Amino acid sequence: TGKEKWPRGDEKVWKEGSRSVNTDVSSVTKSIVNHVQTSLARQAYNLDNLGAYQAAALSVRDDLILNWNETQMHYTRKAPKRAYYLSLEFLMGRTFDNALLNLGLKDQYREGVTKLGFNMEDLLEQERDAALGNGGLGRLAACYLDSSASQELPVWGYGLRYQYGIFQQLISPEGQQLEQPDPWLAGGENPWELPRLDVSYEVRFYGTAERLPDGRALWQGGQEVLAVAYDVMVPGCYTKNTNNLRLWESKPKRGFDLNSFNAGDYEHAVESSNSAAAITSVLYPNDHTCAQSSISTLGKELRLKQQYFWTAASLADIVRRFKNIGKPFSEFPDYVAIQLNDTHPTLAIPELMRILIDEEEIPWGKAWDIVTNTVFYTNHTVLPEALEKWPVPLMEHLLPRHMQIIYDIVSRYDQTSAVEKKFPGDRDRLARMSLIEEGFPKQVRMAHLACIGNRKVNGVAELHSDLVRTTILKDFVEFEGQSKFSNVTNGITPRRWLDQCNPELSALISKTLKVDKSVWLKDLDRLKGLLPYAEDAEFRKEWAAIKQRNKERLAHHVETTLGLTVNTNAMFDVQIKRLHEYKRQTLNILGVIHRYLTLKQMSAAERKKVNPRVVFFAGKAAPGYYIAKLTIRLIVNAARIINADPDTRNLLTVYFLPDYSVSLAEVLIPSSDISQHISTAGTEASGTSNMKFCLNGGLLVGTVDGANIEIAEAVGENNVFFFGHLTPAVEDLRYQHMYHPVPVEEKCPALAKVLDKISGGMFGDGGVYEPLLNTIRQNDYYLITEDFDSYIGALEMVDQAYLDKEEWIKKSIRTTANMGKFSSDRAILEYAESFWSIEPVKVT
Ligand code: F58
Repeated sequence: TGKEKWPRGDEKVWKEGSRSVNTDVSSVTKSIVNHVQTSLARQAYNLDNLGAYQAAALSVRDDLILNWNETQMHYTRKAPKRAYYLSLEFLMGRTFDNALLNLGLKDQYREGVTKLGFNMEDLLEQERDAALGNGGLGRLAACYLDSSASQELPVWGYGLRYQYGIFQQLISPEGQQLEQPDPWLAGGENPWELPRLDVSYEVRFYGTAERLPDGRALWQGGQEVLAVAYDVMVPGCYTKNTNNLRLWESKPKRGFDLNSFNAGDYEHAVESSNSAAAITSVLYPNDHTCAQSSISTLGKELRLKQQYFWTAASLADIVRRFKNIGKPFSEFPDYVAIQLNDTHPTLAIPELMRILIDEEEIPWGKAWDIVTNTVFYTNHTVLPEALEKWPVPLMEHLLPRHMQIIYDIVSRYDQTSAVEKKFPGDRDRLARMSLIEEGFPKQVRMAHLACIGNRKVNGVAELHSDLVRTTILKDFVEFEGQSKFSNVTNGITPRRWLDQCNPELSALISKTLKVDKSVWLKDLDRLKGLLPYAEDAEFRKEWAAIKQRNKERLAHHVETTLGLTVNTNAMFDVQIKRLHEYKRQTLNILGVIHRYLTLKQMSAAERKKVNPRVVFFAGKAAPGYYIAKLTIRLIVNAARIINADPDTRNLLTVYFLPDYSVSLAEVLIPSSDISQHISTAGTEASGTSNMKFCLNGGLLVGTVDGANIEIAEAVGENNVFFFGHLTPAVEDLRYQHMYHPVPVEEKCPALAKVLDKISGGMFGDGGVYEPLLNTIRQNDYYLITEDFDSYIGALEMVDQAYLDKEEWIKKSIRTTANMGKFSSDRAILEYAESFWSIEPVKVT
């Protein structure tokens, strides 16, 4: 309220001593020089780019801390309802540039840095990505944090502070993916986080849980470790509001075992402390591939430990903050909303039950009411192999009390009587819906637990939410009713994915709309104002020139990092995402080879009419995913042959850019003419890079899947290139492939020819690729043979359309202009209003 009594000392002295955010060039340079001299203990004589980056980052950090502190204080005073976003992954990328733009200080820092004799672009390149995520799910969490802060919503993220992020990808000369650790913190202090050694909680594993007569239980013994908080500041765009992402690090509760140490058994002495530290040591790199089977038993146990460690620490923190408000627990759902980002934090449900029952002595029924009014669950996949299940014996061993609670939920949720009553005699339905899957061993189905223990379930695009309702959670919809199940289509932050990665386009938009970017970046529907300018030849020229310069920027990047020359007069065709059979990078490379074979057969005169094309791939494969790694190998080796062919190399070149990251995406996305989002219909929940490309005026080539559908609705079907079978056909086609297979030669001769060339050794030892090619020749689960011809057809349409350059630029402008819906601001406001019931709390 600002009316409180000054807490200590002389208020005037405090006020004189306090500083404010650096807003002009001279205070920026002063602050940087100060950090060079004191924080880094260096001088102008021995300062390199890295040192200059560190000093500038520390200076921005000071600014962020001021805003962050004020925001947190303001939230504490006002005690509004807050939302907590629990995500095992936050794929933040770099912070420096983003923070400067959100603070509105980029120009001041650029000028200051120049005055000190450095180049801003060089400094920006010094920062290492924070890559604490695999792909879409982790990047979505990062976009949502940006939007929450920008929309002044009291939202905190909770995650893990992995020592090692997603592995670094190297490509061997033979085209094999090699993995290397990503020790992203090794360079010294991370300026973007605040270690909070004072904020820590004890987390227990193993031990015994003894039920007490009063309904509580006593969980004791086992291993105890400490969770220590690290706070990452999340600045909003053009607002003081700076939210918090709290990441937990595991530490041993006691240094090491002194008894063993004194007895000379050093190994045993440090064993338990190592095992505690191991919990947050590394991000699991498996993306969709077998939530279960691809990891060893020990690996599984560690993953479950990660999940519990993180949910337990986060809930302890949330409950402590709630208790400080001094309200009864019956009001918990009025002050707290907890969003589960996929099933990874589902243990939050039994853990909150445990806290309420065992620690707060709340009766079972009341506790369940509180939990189911507080928790929300977002599903990100319907792929059966990606649905999490945990073996009951492992759960009983690691989390005995939680397993008891899960069994209690099973009996209280009353499947056998309530479901029986509604669907008498339907035993199959009971088995399908059970939280426990029968088998050896029995397993806990986390999606079922997440689904019944919460207030709202949502998918991430219209089609996907329909599939959730009609496939994996169908029985629950029939049992609980439709209203609990809804959709929030994903979004992306236009700050990073337009203003930051494409500054020239951002400036052109502001100039054309005659609106400051601080306005349209937070109200993205304003892009519609660009529509009339599609008819303005001068504007089109500027638009196209920016695309061209972005292509040159990418070419420069490829030249300096890989030593390769890229033809910037060609159409840029990009597919960048995790390698997975369902995403069908294989379809893309087979299409490329088809194009190559076609070019080879043409006469010189015919070739003259062909528009040159450069195809870019980037993405990581899960280390144990053999077929995905073979796809990379095929891409790399096909690129080697195709790029070296003097007949065609002016018309077609292919690049696999190693070590895909958020920072690489920021260079690739603004340069694309087309991008490919070509998953088998019904498999890609939403996709978010499709939105990023379209926002930057790249046209979409895609299947009728995920958010592609809504993008096409928004930008107009004539501005996208769709192909392939639709979702309802997929199941039947798979059935036919299984029981009435037709050889590829008959079904799709053009594809058969491509496969034969590969087998025949056109791109090196053909035998190597047989396992990959056989996935197509045999089951063809992802329906490449079914979609190949229409895919090639779509690419021909692209070639046709590209011939008319002016019309193409119009399509590009219209695409950007119609992308307002896909701002993550819209998405986060939907969560805030329809799910969490939270409101903006502006820091003034
Ligand atoms: C992705 N999921 C979806 N999971 O595949 C994509 O369609 C969607 O746009 C995106 O979520 C955001 O909703 C995804 O990225 C993972 O990476 C998991 C990581 C942990 C293991 C299981 C996969």
